[in-house]
Amino acid sequence: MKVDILTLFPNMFFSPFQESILGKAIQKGLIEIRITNIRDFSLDKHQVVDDTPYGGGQGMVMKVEPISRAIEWARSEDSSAWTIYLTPQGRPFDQEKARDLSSRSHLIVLCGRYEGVDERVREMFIDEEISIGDYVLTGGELAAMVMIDAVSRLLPGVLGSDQSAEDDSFTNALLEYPQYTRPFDFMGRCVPEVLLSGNHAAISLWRRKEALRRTSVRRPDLLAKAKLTRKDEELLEGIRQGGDGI
Ligand code: 4GX
Repeated sequence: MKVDILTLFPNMFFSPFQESILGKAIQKGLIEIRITNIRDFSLDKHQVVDDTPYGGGQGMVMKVEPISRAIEWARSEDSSAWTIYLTPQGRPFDQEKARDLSSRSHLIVLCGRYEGVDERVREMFIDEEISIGDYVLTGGELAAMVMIDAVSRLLPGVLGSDQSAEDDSFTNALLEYPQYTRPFDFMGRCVPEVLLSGNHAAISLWRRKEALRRTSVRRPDLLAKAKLTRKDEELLEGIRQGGDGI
């Protein structure tokens, strides 16, 4: 997958994309990320990229011309490119959207600053507006990193064979069960005995029950959407009856 990032702050991206899993995926050529400074596309002698809003009001608006040139350049000779603008006004990003985007061969991601971009950028050059959540960031850069990280790990070969992209929360609609590693006893708090039993059926059942318990307590909205088996319903009934506490 090719990813073009258009930003006024290119340096923000360097370390996050060089580390760990994403860094290796880039080295292996599974993802090709190109970071471009929108300022390079200003023809103005002072390389101006923003201006005051028509109608007045506080702050600055990103000008249409440099952005349009940057997008046209990134898109050149690739009609399949999909152009995204990150904004709190976009459609909420989720795992399904990550999966959908992971099937595209070329993403162009526009990061806005200040009071956002001139409306004509959105109308003329943007295919999709996405929000990573209902809060306000200082710019679209961190949102772009979040989105690209979630999309990248779904690409074939990016995760190691011992890590599965599909085996996680949201893919199966439940939160994950608790994990433990050594030591067995930490300040008197011990690992649940079943995990040491070697009884794989019992372990699977315990994990499913804990996933259901967590989801019902923390995210009842997810539980309502989940496809539950009759056994799941039984486990939930057991959880509601208590005895082993919530
Ligand atoms: N999920 N931001 C965009 C500039 C801006 C301001 C006003 C449009 C209107 C965000 C988010 C986010 C901060 C990116 C403001 N654009 N992006 N930026 N939440 O908060 O994606």
